[in-house]
Amino acid sequence: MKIAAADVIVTSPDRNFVTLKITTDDGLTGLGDGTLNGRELAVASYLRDHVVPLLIGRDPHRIEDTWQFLYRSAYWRRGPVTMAAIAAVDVALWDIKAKAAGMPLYQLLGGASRTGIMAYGHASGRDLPELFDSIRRHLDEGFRSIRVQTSVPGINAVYGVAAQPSVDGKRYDYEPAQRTPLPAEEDWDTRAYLRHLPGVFEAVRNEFGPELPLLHDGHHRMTPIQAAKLGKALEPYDLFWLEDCTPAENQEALRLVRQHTTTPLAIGEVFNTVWDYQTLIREQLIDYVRSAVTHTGGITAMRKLLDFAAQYQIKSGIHGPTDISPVGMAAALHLDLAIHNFGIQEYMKHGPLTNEVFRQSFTFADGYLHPGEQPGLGVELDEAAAEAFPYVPAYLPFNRLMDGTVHDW
Ligand code: EZ4
Ligand code: CO
Repeated sequence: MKIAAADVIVTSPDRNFVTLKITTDDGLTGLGDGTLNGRELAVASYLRDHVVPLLIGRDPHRIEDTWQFLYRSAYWRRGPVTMAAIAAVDVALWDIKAKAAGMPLYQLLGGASRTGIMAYGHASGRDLPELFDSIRRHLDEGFRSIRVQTSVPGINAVYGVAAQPSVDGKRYDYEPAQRTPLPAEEDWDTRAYLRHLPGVFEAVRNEFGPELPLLHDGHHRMTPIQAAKLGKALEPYDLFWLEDCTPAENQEALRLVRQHTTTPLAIGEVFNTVWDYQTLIREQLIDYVRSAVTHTGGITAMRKLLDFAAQYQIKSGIHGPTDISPVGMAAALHLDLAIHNFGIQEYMKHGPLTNEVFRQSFTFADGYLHPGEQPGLGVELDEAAAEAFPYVPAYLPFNRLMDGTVHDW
């Protein structure tokens, strides 16, 4: 079998997505997700201009060889654009291999290690009544684990709060990239946040009881000592995890956080290789690996990363926001089902237009996702529908401290 064609499809139903479709001379097709929120066209160009010409004529079954070839022959290693492009190729080849085998992808990864994939949803509110309503709505929709994000008095716009006003007046729900010509500017005050958050979790525990798994995302905004303080303050509320408490590229920072708190720590949605985790995993400084299959070189690289983490009792918490396409979500679900050290899967539902463009076969019921039994990934791209939604520029916001200093968003 040979690769006969590889097409890069950029479409923007509810938001922008970059999809690679590989076609073999046998007529099999495979899909891979290369969506990088706010920088989509860089990956599309990397694929179209530099990778697609290298794929034509290759044996699609040689996935490991193709991965190593793309990683090493580029000379310039790592980085989100490169690793998203490699991920798109890798996942498309796994889709083809599984279709050729007539099996759902998880079977080729060793078969199911569990019956379902526990997913968490994103609840948020500007105040406690709105937050409680949002949690109740998520419970009604079937979620059994809930991420809690809330506004902070004195701050106008905080990451992860669906109902807060956007620059263009539209409600973006949990989708932070806004279709504006410039990135939206938000404000931030870490001390105000640290004062406010423990009371919110106390109120949520009082309302919903001790059993419900609760998560929170700090979105890279704290220093190590601030993160340590927050982790300690949240201990009475028994979080499932505290995510991205510091800008995690400084792995050593987590030593300090870890010394001070038993709140479980999750990190890595902006990471793109195993090297970003080397110290974190070897020194057991985290509890969950947050990488996306789409941003970390695909199934091939994520499997190795999660196997490395498993030796240290560190579990998966694969990134699954709406900026991961249904193709990237499906890849995550097959891996989640197969690995032993599964922890939890993030699940933000895509919009209705996205679901028209990407036909999916995964299911969600009573807290659990399942990738389904279709051969391959189980996702089909309706190219005519995709064409109706051309690329729309969109940017993630950024933020400034009260004195105007640019801060981590
Ligand atoms: O802000 O994917 O845990 N989830 C997150 C996401 C990220 C977006 C950025 O593109 O932090 O909502
Ligand atoms: Co996050």
